[in-house]
Amino acid sequence: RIYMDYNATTPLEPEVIQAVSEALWDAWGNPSVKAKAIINRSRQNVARMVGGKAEDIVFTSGGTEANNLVLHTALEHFRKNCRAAGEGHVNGSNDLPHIITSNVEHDSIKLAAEHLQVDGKAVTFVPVSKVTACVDVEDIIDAVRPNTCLISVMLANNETGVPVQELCEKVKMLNKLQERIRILLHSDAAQALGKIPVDVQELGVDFLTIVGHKQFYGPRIGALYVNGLGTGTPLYPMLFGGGQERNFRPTENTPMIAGLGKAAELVTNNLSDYQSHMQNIKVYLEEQLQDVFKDKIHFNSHYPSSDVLPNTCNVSILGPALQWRVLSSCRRLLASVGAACHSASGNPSHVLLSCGVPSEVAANALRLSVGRGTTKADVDTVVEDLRETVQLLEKMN
Ligand SMILES: Cc1ncc(COP(=O)(O)O)c(C=O)c1O
Ligand SMILES: *[C@@H]1O[C@H](CO)[C@@H](O)[C@H](O)[C@H]1NC(C)=O
Ligand SMILES: *[C@@H]1O[C@H](CO)[C@@H](O)[C@H](O)[C@H]1NC(C)=O
Ligand SMILES: *[C@@H]1O[C@H](CO)[C@@H](O)[C@H](O)[C@H]1NC(C)=O
Ligand SMILES: *[C@@H]1O[C@H](CO)[C@@H](O)[C@H](O)[C@H]1NC(C)=O
Ligand SMILES: CC(=O)N[C@H]1CO[C@H](CO)[C@@H](O)[C@@H]1O
Repeated sequence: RIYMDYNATTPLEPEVIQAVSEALWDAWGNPSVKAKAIINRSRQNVARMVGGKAEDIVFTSGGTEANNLVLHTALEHFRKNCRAAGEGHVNGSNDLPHIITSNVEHDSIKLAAEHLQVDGKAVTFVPVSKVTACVDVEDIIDAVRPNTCLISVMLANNETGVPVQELCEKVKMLNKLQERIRILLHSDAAQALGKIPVDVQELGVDFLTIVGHKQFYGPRIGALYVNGLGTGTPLYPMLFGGGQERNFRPTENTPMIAGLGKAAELVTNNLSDYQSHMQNIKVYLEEQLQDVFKDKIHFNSHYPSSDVLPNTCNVSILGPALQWRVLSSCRRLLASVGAACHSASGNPSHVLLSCGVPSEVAANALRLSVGRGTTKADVDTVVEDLRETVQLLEKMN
């Protein structure tokens, strides 16, 4: 079978497996010198990948934890500063923190934010623009209130990208100009790292979520970048009692950290090769699909500014008989329907719908994401598989 769902998860590079297993053999001792050296090196490698400082990286169990840590920190930040500010917050609505995010975030932001709403806190989910398929920076700025303490938008998801840099510049102006609680800036880079260059200095974020298994052929852990950890930007722990990761987190998962560091090193050294390979394969895939399906194919989110991810092709083969049946009927292709993990339900992707893709088109959406190792021969096989499958489904109808 041919895997084309590299946005969901990636395999580990052999060098990463080697780093993990060496650490398992050699660095099992808890406070061992070896373990410390491995963690130190990984921290430097992960930092270099995103253009940050080693001391600003905190290793986490994954992206979900990193994202929750950011939301948790924003609430603590608000609580501490509002107490200090006193009369700046005169009426009820201003006593509660306000958070801004988009309507296309991963569940680890979306559901965590919805949970805050249940708790009475204010959250604004800014919708993506139907014209650009991006969240509009102006829409986010318009949503800012006196009690806004966090803006969290992902750098790129499977279907859209967000101009985070421009957003950060504007928010920093607000932070400077007004007597107000500082708005913290977070971006979840899980879908961007390993595919496009990511530089925290250029972006100007306070927090950046890093996920090992999503994009850069690393292990299933993650990290959080915090700009000036503990000095420039606050971070408040969720777990108490384990002081290992500089009091922010308990016992480190040394082998997985070793793997994450190795995967980051590969990205730092080879990103432009990975990027151009994936881009070429994706273009070839789109050409072949167009050739075979002609006017029965619709490329979703071909928006002028949405060409962010070099490896992702979201496409609908049109016809009432098809919908989600295509993928489950394919013999060779392994891929994913719709945006998030709701594949089996057959519900059209809410991301595509909110980008203005008609629902009968969105209902047929397939997302094919290629990887570092995908070949043109793989593409030929997949396109042929899709052709046969579609023919069969139409006949059955
Ligand atoms: C954009 C994004 N953020 C966060 C996560 C969560 O990461 P993890 O699975 O490591 O908790 C994922 C993937 O599941 C993701 O795609
Ligand atoms: C991207 O797609 C993969 C499946 O292909 C899914 O697991 C992941 O959650 C998606 N991310 C977003 C932000 O939609
Ligand atoms: C990590 O290693 C570098 C040099 O390799 C050293 O300067 C630094 O002090 C080390 N950091 C820690 C926390 O051990
Ligand atoms: C209370 O807060 C709301 C929202 O910020 C504001 O519109 C309103 O004017 C405030 N009322 C007072 C009495 O300050
Ligand atoms: C990428 O860089 C590493 C060194 O960091 C090297 O070992 C590897 O072979 C390079 N090439 C590819 C295609 O990964
Ligand atoms: C073929 C296609 O429409 N691909 C788009 C899918 O979504 C990504 C991410 O936004 C776009 O970059 C692609 O152009």
